[in-house]
Amino acid sequence: MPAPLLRFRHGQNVELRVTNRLTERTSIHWHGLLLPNAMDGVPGVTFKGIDPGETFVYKFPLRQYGTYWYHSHSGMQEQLGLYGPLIIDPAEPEPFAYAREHIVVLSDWTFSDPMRLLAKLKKQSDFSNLQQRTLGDFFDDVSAQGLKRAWADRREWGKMRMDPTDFADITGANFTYLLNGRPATAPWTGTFQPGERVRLRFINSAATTHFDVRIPGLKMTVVQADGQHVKPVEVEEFRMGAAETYDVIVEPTEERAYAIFAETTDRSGFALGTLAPRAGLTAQIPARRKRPLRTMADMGMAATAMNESTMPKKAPDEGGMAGMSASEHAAMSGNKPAASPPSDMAGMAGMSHGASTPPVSPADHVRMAGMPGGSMTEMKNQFGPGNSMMAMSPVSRAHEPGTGLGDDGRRVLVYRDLIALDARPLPAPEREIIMNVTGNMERFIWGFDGKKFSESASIPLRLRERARITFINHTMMEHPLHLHGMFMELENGADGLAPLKHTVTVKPGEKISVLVTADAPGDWAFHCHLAYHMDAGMFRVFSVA
Ligand SMILES: [Cu+2]
Repeated sequence: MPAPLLRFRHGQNVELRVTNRLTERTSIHWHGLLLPNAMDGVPGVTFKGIDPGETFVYKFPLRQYGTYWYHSHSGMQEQLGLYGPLIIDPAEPEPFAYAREHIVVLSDWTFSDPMRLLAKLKKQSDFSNLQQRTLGDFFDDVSAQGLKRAWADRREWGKMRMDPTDFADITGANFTYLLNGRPATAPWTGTFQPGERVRLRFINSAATTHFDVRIPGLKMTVVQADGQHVKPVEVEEFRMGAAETYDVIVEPTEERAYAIFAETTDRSGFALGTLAPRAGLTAQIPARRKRPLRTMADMGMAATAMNESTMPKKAPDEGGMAGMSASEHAAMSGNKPAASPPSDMAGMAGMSHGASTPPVSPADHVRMAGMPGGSMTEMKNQFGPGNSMMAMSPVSRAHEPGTGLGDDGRRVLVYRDLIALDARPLPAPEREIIMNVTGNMERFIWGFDGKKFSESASIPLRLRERARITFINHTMMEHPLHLHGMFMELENGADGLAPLKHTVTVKPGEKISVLVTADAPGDWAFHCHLAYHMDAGMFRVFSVA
């Protein structure tokens, strides 16, 4: 891993003969490529898959250039290592110069059977989260915020059956993070001559991990996103959703080793590489940052909804603590991570806290399906048991770097920074489609509009029609939504210079839209690129005819 580099030139016609030497059916999907539908490689959507011993011939013209990748679209084969980089060189020079380049493939590896991991997620969605807040954290919060606030906060999280440390379904407890197939204990090295401009083609081939990437000591100039030119933007760090690609240019001037540090968004681990004048040098590994916590904005709470003045002033009295039994006190002083779900906070929520009226806090604006109580602002869950939470006032978060990022003074890339280099006429959309990104975390059901793929029908688009697709993420996780066959123009405020993306990472509680020109006939897959979410149902088909 990764699989061999495939490298072509823009304008070529390629023929790829894929022979299946496995004992199970397989497929190869060319991620981000515009190609005839029958060549897209999605079993059950564009072809039946490739049987053991069979050779499937992919044939298509290369209508674009840039950094892409390819991977199996069958079962969990991608998680098992069936992915590789695919680079298409331009026929004409690009609008930036560099002396050398390196391809940097990030991924996550597990020594467990991924299907067993998925089964475990369905049984206990937080099994891999060993970072749950402990009762010791609670007492830290008490000293920082006072008892009332700390108590109310925990109570709200508990009611949601959510944990503010939920950033990844599977964490460093079960994963080894790889950079070009190598673990951090034996990192890959890319070389440079001091003073050279070096292009790094980052590909996030992880099955279910988002990375925060930086190279301490170097600024990175982002020149392409998802293989498409963007106005160069200088950053110190960027977040990569699963399946996204970013091309950056760096200019190391010192005769020393630099660390390519790709920290997972939950901070449970990292992938590591080295940039050095020669092989054998070791870079200093940066300290890992504090585990972040989910915020009110992640619940789809816009600033207005959080206005303190709209909230009753009443808070629970402190009898809650005083009223605890001796065994509860003993449990709290144990200061151990919760051993089983629901999290320690859910446990706290269940404790008696006297006869006071339940407090109304911002979290009450987010209605939990099947939970009693609520407030005047309560919203009904419109999506049934496949969804457990409603974002009440979702807004675009294109100007935000992402939860847990951007608060340490570093300049972090945000989606708003992505401005296409070439203006395109942008006819108004003829059709509006709303896709509610939904989930039931506890049952590990993921889908759109509360429905899994198996419960859904395909979404029709007329050939050449312009559609706006608005994503409303009611869940508290990032979902890298990937459309096959056509680029999405991300409506990030760049007007006629909307960047083209094959994968748009939608933040928790966010509402953001894309425009699509349905210029490719056929049935096209659209799904969350987190393999476990896709498998659990976050998948649809767009039928262009
Ligand atoms: Cu997802």
